[in-house]
Amino acid sequence: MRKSTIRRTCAALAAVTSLALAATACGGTTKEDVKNEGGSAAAGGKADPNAETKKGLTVGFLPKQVNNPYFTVADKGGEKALKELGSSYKEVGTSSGTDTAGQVSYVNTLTQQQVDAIAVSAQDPGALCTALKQAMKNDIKVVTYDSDTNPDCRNAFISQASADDIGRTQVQQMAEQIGNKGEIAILSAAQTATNQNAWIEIMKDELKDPKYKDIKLVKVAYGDDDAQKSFQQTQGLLQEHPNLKGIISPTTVGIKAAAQYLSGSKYKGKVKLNGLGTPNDMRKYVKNGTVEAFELWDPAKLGELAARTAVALSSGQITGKEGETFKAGGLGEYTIGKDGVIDLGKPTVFNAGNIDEFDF
Ligand code: RAM
Repeated sequence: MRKSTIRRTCAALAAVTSLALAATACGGTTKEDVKNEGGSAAAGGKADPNAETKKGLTVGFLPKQVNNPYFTVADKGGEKALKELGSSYKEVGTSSGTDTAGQVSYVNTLTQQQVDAIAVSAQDPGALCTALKQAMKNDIKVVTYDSDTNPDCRNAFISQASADDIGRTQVQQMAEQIGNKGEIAILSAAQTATNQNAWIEIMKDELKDPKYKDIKLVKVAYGDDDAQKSFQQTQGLLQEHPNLKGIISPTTVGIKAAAQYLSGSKYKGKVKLNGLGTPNDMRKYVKNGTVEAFELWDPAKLGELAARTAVALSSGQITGKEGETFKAGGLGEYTIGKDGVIDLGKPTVFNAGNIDEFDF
């Protein structure tokens, strides 16, 4: 059933007026989202796994950064899935990976436009919360993908792979490449990015293992998912730490910029670089000996799963509670985990042996 006009009016009112005023004016017509034991803002009511998949829905994608090739691929995956499901796709977003205020205003715009669901990759865990909660109060389902908010600010989070898998494998690969010894640094995205920060915490934890006692993490630098800044930060790391043996860059923009810098410098092949990149960005650096191995998941599948989850939520097949299951088309069946997290799968490691099999 479509949302009532009055609820739609309230959504628009909430988006353009102070929240307090909107809450008073719309108090009787909005539905409070219920916080489940798992921690996510699971939508009220009971899931009906056999409910019909609704058509004609609109899902608004709000990536961390538009014109970042990673999100172009991810969102295209979402668009394709929505088309297959008979629903519509739209994309809004900022071109800077650190424009949190811009993301907030896009959430408000999508609420005003009365979309059925929002799929958002958050630049910051808390900054979008007020706006997203307002959207949920107006029956808009909220799915985060790639980079999460606090769990109570969305119905479900589509995680590219478990943070544990992503963080630990990057340290393990780097340790192997530098012979388990020497100084390393991390080149991250924005300082507030939920996903990179979660992975970095796990990397630090992995490094506590005594087998890495000769490896020292000397710095975490931030390139803000800006190519130029990431390039300069790489240069700065090597100037400040002349004994640096390796850089882990868990961002597609960062690893590409670092590879570009290293491949044109005397450090090529000597200072190791791994992290998360797209095969198309990294192919030439693997072939020219700058990079041995890096990893990623298929961003198109991440976008597809975000879209399919949004539609399953809007159709009432799931509410975001731990243990609920749903069918995600060709991707198979997924079960919602703790805190409303849905893991896409395991990351893939790319190297000279397999990189030509991938095109994204
Ligand atoms: C960048 C973004 C994104 C991250 C990938 C690996 O494109 O920071 O959030 O998941 O890298």
